[in-house]
Amino acid sequence: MFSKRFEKETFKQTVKDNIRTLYRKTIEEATPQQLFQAVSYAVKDVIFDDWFATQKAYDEADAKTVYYMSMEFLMGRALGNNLINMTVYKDVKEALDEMGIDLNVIEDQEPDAALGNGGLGRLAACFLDSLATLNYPAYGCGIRYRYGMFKQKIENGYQKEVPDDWLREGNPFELRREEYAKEVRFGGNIRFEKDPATGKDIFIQENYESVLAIPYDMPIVGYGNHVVNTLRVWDAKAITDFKLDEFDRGNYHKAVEQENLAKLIVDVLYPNDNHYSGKELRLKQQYFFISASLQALIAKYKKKHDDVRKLYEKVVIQMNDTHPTVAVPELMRLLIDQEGLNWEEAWDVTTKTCAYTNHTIMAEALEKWPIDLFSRLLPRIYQIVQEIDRRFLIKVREMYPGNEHKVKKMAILMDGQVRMANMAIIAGFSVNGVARLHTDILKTQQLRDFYEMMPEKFNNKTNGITQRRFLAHGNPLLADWITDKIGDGWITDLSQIAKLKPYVEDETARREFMEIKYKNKVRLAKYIKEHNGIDVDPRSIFDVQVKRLHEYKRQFLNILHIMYLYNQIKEHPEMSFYPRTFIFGAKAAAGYLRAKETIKLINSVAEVVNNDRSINGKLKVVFIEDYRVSNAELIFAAADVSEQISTASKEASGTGNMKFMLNGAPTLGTMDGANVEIVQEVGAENAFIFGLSSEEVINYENNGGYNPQDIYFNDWELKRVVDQLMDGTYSHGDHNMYKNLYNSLLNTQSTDKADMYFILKDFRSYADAQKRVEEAYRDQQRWSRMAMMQTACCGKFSSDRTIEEYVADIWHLEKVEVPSGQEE
Ligand code: CR6
Repeated sequence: MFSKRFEKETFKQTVKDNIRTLYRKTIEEATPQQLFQAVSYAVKDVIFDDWFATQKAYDEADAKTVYYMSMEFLMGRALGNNLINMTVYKDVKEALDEMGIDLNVIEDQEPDAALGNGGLGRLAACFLDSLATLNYPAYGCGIRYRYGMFKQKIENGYQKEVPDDWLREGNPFELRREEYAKEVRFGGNIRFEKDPATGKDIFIQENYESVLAIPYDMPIVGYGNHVVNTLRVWDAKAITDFKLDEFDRGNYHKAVEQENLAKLIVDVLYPNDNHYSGKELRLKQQYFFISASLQALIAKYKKKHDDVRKLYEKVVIQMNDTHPTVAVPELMRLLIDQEGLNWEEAWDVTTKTCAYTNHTIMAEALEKWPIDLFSRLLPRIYQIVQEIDRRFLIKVREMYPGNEHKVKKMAILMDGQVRMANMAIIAGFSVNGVARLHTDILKTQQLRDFYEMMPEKFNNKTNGITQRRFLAHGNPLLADWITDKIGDGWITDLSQIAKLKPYVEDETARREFMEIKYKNKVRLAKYIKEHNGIDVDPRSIFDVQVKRLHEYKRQFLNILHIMYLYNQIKEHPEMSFYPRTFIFGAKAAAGYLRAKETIKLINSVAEVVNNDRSINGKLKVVFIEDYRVSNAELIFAAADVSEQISTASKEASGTGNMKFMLNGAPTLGTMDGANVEIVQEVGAENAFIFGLSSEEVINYENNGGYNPQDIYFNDWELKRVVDQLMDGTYSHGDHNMYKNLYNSLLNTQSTDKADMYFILKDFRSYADAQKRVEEAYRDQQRWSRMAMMQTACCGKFSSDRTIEEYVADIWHLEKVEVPSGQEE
């Protein structure tokens, strides 16, 4: 037992007391939301004791700390995960059962903390879980968005975005820390003076606007080790509080205005995944949380240490993509302007403290701020960037005399833009990609010049996921079964899951494994019935593609193939066809037209196919509304097939692919991102691989693309499918509904290259792979072996492994043991 407070009777009493003090109600009278709050408060008390014990232990150990700087933390729900990590989930479930309360219902009351878009934000959340579980001192630093990722409603087949008011009922798992508030300044001008005493240059920012950053801390509970780390997210408020005298003097409006301006900064998460939109407010968000976080970490460091020249001995900053890279010049500014270091000293500290992770090769995701915007908003920061650039280019010219081409490619400031990735690479001591293939492409293509100049900085850290959330919590039946077979060591050491391999040859074990899969499919079918009103047969193949909607991820290829299957079934009703349920879940960025059109197409195909009685339910198509972390847990557990079909070279890693694997779903995919490593672990015979290789794709791209018309006019079945986009089959006769999608394939109208993502090119190869899936599934013995092999071989893909690699190669942290914060 973790703590006395979770002894059944004590816990039950605490929940009752909480309901009474919070709501003046009895258990019977309380709403599920109120029960959620009461249970969470009971849990929170214990967490908070361990939290303070952890901070004390870190303090005493004077341990080096990693600050994971990220615009996104896609945390999902906290209650269930905290109970799992405190190892009291079952005790609490039992206690609540006895009170007539269903823990699942209580958990469903909690809104997802959706402070992120997709993989990048969820990766940050998995990393925090692993850092705490592995006893490493760590802070996540981010923004407390008032509205997180929008809620998706599907109306008439179209996506509608609804604001995510996640804080409406209050967040029981956060702590406001007014005492650590920091001021952040924007705009104005810089006055330059000489300090008469020291002769040093002083830079004074004048006529600026400032806001107050207020931290909210959220506890990150490690698994079974009493460690509670911190996710610190910043809220903004105006510096001038409402004061009555101001009101009297007629400054009321000014005060309101300032408050609104401040609030605007943290108002909402930008809903773009893998796409940059050069909005001023976004740059404000970036500087806001970075400046506040850096000020706080320097202040914390100085409590124990007097020489900031050695900051890097106790602090390492990981920049999650380019979004936080304004940390480089901001750290320089704080060290020079506030701490009095000279340029060389400050540069030494900065370049030993900051490390950068690249998450994409997609050109449209690269952040390049217009210089006029950047310098107006951050005048002092801009001066520093100019100086970093100037000094760097001297080096480039020394190394490559006369090669102005290199200068053009590698400069930070070029063509009126500030290129954030270049700055991150120049200043960071480490540059990593997120899967082996991705890192190789960075070295040989995208970042080749930098790699040639500073190869020692480059390294790979293949992404991972936390098995605590995506197996222990999300798939309790499988989790218990695994523990039954091999013990519970896998929960904190996923490599142990390989001990399942011998069971792959055990027929009883395989049958049990498939029975669990079936139960999870029933659970998902129930969810789909409740949320979509669609009946799906849990005996059909659950073929799943859930991820953000993006052209390179090719949901379009998947749905075109479904249209093709439908034609086949209609034309050859006698053809043998194993029943399939195609499941989609995806949010599209609000301004991304083709993505939204794809959602409409999927829903229209679903409407036609699902209502066609003549096909005997052989095909079902389901679009799950509002795909997010909490329903993802149900979906992964129930999947038979994992669709990972991005255009090779485009998906840096993918992490959903790993969650499917963990839950026993074979990959149907291209040799892209981490799929390559998944296939290596599980064996090519246990995956369904198709399509162009990344070299082939890159080759085509470097030589002007390919001609999709050649395929279109030579494959009549495929042509028919493409033509059905325009002939009204899926649009009640409307010939325009899918014209953007149609044009994207054949380029009759579009400005882009035709079929940039090689959908027609890969179509036949994909259809073949789908055939192989069907054959394999028909042979239930073969399939159960294959499915079990996924789980047995996924040891590498724990974020615990990823974190240990970051620690060994980049962060160099020590583990700190933490005693229980509870009086036992
Ligand atoms: N969109 C990559 O596209 C990767 C995650 C996490 C992404 C995805 O392949 O798994 O990062 N990139 O590394 C960006 O967000 C820029 C993503 O989630």
